[in-house]
Amino acid sequence: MKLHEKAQGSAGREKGRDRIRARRKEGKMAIYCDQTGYLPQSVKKAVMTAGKTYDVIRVQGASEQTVLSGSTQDAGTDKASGDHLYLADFSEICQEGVYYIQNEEGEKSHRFRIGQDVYRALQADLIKALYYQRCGCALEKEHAGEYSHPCCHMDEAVLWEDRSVSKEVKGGWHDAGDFGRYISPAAVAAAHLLYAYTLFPDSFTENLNIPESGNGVPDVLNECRYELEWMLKLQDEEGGAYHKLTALRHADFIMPQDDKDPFYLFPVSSMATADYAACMALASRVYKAFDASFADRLYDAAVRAWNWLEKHPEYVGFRNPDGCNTGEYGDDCDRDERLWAAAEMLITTGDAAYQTKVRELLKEDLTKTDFGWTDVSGFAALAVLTDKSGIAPADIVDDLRAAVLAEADRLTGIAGVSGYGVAMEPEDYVWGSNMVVLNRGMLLVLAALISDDKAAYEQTALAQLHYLLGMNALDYSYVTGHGEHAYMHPHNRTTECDGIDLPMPGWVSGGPFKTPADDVGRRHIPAGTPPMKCYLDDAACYSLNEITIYWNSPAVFVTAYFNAGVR
Ligand code: 9MR
Ligand code: ZN
Repeated sequence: MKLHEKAQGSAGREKGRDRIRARRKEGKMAIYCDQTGYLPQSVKKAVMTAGKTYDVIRVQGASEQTVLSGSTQDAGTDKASGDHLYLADFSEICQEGVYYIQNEEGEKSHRFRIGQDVYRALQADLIKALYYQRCGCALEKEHAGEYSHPCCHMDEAVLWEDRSVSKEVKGGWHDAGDFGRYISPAAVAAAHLLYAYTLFPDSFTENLNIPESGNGVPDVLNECRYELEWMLKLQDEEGGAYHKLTALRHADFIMPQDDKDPFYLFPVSSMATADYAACMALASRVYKAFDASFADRLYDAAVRAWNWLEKHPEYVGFRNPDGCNTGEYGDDCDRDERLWAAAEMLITTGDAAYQTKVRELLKEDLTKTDFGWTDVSGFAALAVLTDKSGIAPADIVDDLRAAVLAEADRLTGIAGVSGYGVAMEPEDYVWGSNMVVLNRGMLLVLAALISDDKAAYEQTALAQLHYLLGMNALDYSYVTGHGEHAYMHPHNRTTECDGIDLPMPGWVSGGPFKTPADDVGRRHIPAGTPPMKCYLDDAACYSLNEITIYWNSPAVFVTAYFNAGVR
């Protein structure tokens, strides 16, 4: 099936565009809320573009009952959306149930639920989505249902630098809407999951119906192992990690099993190798309790990658060779990756030699608070500040702690003046802005974990999830299958070509991007559109509506925190 032929395709998409145009028109009234729901003990707000009073209505079968009537608070004009906003605070309602909000003009919000478990199914779907990205195996009906498909990408890959050499490198997750597999994104996504599990194990009890389910290992670790086993194959003899494994050009819109283009192992980079060392060291700690020999293999890979880094103290970058258009994941600085690697090696081994490395790198101009594929310095803070063994010396702990709390305070400040409660400035709406939102949610969770005064951080972290799930200027839940108005048309080859109306649930969209890079986005989003509204639910919009493994994984981290019963 071609890109624009999907059921509910062009017609549905046109409707979507009309709806957004209407919403963008000044004065259009709307009420936005978290379409998934609210935890009973949390702060609960909805946002209106007009309206002085509101009712909260509880729905029980056919009966509806107004349980709260209140006056809105004028929140002024929100910078990122250009909307003048009015807040409806219904925090006092704690009773589990289904609700909606209505203002005096009769405008209604979507329905949402209040309940302790409102994010449980969401978290399970966010992880299960990764299963659907598995490469090098068939997705069997038993686990994938209607989304099943035969094996893909089974052939050996050719070494880019020596075409006479091929290697067996099957496995791993397709990175995104394309079929490439890239080391830094893989390491980052796996790390989000591994930290989430380590910190909030009680949130990972669901059986995800994946092939390994029921083997006594939490399914999040089963799923993550599929990626790690593939990563173990991506190391060269010297210990370096190949930057990526992709074809020369992105495939057409076809199912993965129909993609027969040759795949190449592109050269080793210092960024990929450092991410690799860090992730492998972390993973070796996590899997020790479940499978000691797997943990040893991971540890050995970490040490070999670390040795490579020692041997190559200089920056070894990666740029796409001429004619290659698959993801580049280029980065002109590898210091944050080296910091992450040193921190994980320190925590894993306890060896004082790594303290010196961490100290040296902490002196450099690094953020220490980011969890994305370009800047991984926040993982060093996560490693050190959540370690229970007391291995890291006080000066390192203090340095990272101060950086995390300062950033959390900055983010709380930004969220405090955003009508939508989102910790994003207008310029932060970059390609994959939902990752920025979620990574900031992670940082705020980390701040809550290490601070004695956690309420404000926790509340701001939760607001980032609310933004993702519908508390935003376009009224979208940016997670497929979750919320009454969830986006429907991810830029994902499999979803577009499988002939199934609904996308698989649990995919986080890249989200608004203030300067769209794809043609459809550019054509349909007028110049001057406020950043939070630069989005289209259109499968052609690869810069606005793609999915990636590392946009789902931070959402797992944030939901896992709130599913652990903290609120
Ligand atoms: O997520 C990446 C984003 O931060 C970059 O701005 C963008 C352009 O370089 O690339 C994104 O990554 C894409 C990758 O290159 C290929 N797979 C799909 C990724 C998501 O769009
Ligand atoms: Zn594949």
